[in-house]
Amino acid sequence: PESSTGYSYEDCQATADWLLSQTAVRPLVGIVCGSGLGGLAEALKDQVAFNYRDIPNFPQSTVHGHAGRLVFGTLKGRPCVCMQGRFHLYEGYAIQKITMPMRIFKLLGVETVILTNAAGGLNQDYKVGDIMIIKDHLNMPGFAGNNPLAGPNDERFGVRFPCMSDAYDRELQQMALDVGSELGYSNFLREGVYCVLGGPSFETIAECRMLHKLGADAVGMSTVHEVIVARHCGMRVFALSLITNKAVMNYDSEEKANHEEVLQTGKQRAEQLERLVSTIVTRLEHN
Ligand code: 6GU
Repeated sequence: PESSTGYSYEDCQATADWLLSQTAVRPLVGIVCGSGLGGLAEALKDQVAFNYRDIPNFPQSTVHGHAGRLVFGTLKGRPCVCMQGRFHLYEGYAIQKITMPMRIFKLLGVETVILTNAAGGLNQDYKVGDIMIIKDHLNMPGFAGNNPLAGPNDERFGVRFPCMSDAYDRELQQMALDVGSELGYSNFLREGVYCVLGGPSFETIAECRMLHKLGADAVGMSTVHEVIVARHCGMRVFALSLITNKAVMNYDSEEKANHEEVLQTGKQRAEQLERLVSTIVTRLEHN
């Protein structure tokens, strides 16, 4: 049957097999680096890296600040694969293209996916530079019918109607809190709800106020689609938002969201975010 990916299971298998033939690394952890957070990929040892354009069937990245490489390597001895640069709805991709790499992760043998993103803070207690452990999400494009699992379902990936109430692994959230505390990060580590929008325009003031009332702590343009597809095919998920700016909530505010601020904050907090993720990776247990 035609797969819901726009890529058939066989297409994904061919891509995964090609990658496995090019590297000896057998990753159990898959990492997705958000805007300005690609440094995590640089930290991998014994790297084997592929430009997206050189990988059969792989989508291409277009955004400034996203390198567009799939990097295999080890993080303190643990085999990992890392997406340096991801795909977004606002680039004009079909939603199935954005999430296709999650199925490649699965077919490579990945058991745990860790995703990072840059996000705007809606929660008034949040400060720029805070790191938010994502405990749940609001999938706004999904409300409008734009879900990466829409279309025919291939049971080899997962069930037709996957559960999402357990999308974000609770053990990993607790581990992140513990690791954060050990590293001395507790005063800027948060737990909250991430809301995804299509972008590329940032939110209006009225939209920010609405999202906050609906229970969102942070807003961004990524991650949720990948989480849905990763959970569909049975991988464990952990996700972090770096709060790069405060969403504008008041008409007397002079602030304006802009991409440069997002990248700048990413640079300042990137090292700590990378240390948090790499420490979590070394504590993961796999079958
Ligand atoms: Cl304020 N909004 C959205 N949608 N994405 C962001 C952001 C804001 N800040 C970083 N990414």
